[in-house]
Amino acid sequence: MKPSQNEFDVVVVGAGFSGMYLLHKLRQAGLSARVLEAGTDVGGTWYWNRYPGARCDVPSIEYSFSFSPELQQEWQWTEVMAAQPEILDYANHIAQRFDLRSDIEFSTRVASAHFQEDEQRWRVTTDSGVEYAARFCVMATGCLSVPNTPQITGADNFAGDVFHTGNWPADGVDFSKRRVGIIGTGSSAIQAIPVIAEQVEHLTIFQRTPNYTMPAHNRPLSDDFRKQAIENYDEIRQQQRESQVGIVGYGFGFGGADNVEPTEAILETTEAERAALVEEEGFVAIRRFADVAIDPEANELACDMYRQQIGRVIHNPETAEALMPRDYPMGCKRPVIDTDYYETFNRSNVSLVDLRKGGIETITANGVQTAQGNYEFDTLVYATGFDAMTGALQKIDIRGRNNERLNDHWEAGPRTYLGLQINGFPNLFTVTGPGSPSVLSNMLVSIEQHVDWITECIEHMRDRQLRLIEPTLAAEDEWVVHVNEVAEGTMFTAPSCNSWYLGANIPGKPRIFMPYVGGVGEYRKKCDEVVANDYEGFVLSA
Ligand code: FAD
Ligand code: N01
Repeated sequence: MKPSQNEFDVVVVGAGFSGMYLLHKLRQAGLSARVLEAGTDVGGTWYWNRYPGARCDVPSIEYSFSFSPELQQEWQWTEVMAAQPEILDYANHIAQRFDLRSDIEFSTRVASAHFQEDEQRWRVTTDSGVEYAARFCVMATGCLSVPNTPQITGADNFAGDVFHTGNWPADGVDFSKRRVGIIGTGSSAIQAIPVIAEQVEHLTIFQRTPNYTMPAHNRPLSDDFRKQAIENYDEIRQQQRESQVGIVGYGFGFGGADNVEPTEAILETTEAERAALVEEEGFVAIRRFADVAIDPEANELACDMYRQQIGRVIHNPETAEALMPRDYPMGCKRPVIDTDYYETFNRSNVSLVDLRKGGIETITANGVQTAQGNYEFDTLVYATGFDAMTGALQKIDIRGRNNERLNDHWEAGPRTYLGLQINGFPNLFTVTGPGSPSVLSNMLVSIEQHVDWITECIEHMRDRQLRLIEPTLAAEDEWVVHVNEVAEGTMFTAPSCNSWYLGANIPGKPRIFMPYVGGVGEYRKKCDEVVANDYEGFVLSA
């Protein structure tokens, strides 16, 4: 390709929070960059997931950027955990404040990224055939950005409207007078169900696996609280960066075990004591016990307390039984918090289909046929999640040295060094890639750390006139082993656990625990050490 207006120092794919901050940082470093984004505007997750009830479950004070003191001081969150429209407003505000849109190509989906060995640069091609060339290519494509629509027989025959929570219409959906069927009871469904139930004539919920969810206790933020938080930001940020999951819990704390550090041992309690705790505090009583996260026997006692509370909240015993998770430990899947989820099942316009008693056989023109019978509705909502962590990367035809395909390199599951780079794919970076804390953390903390690391690495190379960076195969191998070792023995990898962290939600996907469970603070230290040791594990060449 001849030098053209489509040549940059860096091409970034994705304009969610990762791509937005990366563009800002690269510009600050004096590098030329172009961001390519499939959507029509910024925001990523918060642009696509506009389903009713969508919100974050990290305190908004903490689910925000720290890189600009001015931004941090001026932005006023209204609730402990912000709803999707407010987070999208925040993304729009950032785009405007830092004039980001002028370097973002919207409605532009990247189809391929090939490393040109002779030119030592990446050629990135969009699905409409436009080419971009850059020394560096950064995939800021998101961990939860490829919605999963299961292949169910007859799906095309459905005559009514079909929606997916992960690709919700920007204008919303008028649910009044509709009879709606929703498939799935993960985080998205648990947020959407209570809100949709209030709007529809009837809601039928198809549940394959009941979930564990805790009350969110969300509430508006007072002016005093906001002021105090903004004044304490330096300390909050420092604590976030050093913590396990990037969350201090600023603004949480609602009474009962919600305020208690988990220090007690459930194995030391009697049945009567546990029953009394459930009676007093409900679901959150479980939070006081530290052994639940590490000991399977303790975990099962907590699950039992959990089921007792479901029995107390749900009026219909058959519905209560259907909602009780039984076959996998608490803490194996992404934690979920909710507002009035269980209470919704007491409404007269809501019914639950427990697919454990007979699964979906076909989708018909006007509903779903299961082994238990037919259920009719006129609107179908898939709340069936994502091809997580690797989905967006593997949809792009990425090729490295010797024309090697990323999909071949990752045939047995994702392999990276630090979740940042891949052997054989020089100058390609992933933001919050597999092998980093990523989805196990407050993502904004992890995004900032990765973007800072990547930008500083590119500056380091520029200043020393180095052209290529790539991890050694040995460093990648060792990191993959380490990522697996630290996950072993946790609830995340329990044999009965079928989570998207393990790829278990996508038929045929290799079963590998993808994120790094070692913690945000430890991981940051490791990344800093690598740099201090002259990019240990990487080869940098002129
Ligand atoms: P994304 O926001 O996913 O952005 C990636 C962008 O890349 C997308 O806009 C996509 O269109 C674009 N893209 C992908 N492939 C291509 C391609 N081939 N060509 C062009 N563009 C492409 N995290 C938390 O820490 N706390 C929360 O409370 C929380 N809540 C969440 C709620 C929901 C409903 C979901 C789905 C996720 C949530 N997350 C949460 C995770 C969330 O994804 C991250 O917090 C964060 O927004 C990710 O930002 P990102 O820029 O890395 O990725
Ligand atoms: O997706 P999920 P999600 N037939 O994969 C079911 C983030 N997020 O969109 O468990 C029937 O969790 C599937 O059933 P099963 C967060 O990281 C955060 O809800 O596989 N059912 C499951 O019930 C989260 O973890 C927030 O048996 C089928 C559901 O669909 C991630 O995004 C809010 C099926 C999918 O649940 C994904 O959440 C929302 C089939 N063929 C999202 N296929 C916050 O609050 C799938 N299912 C921060």
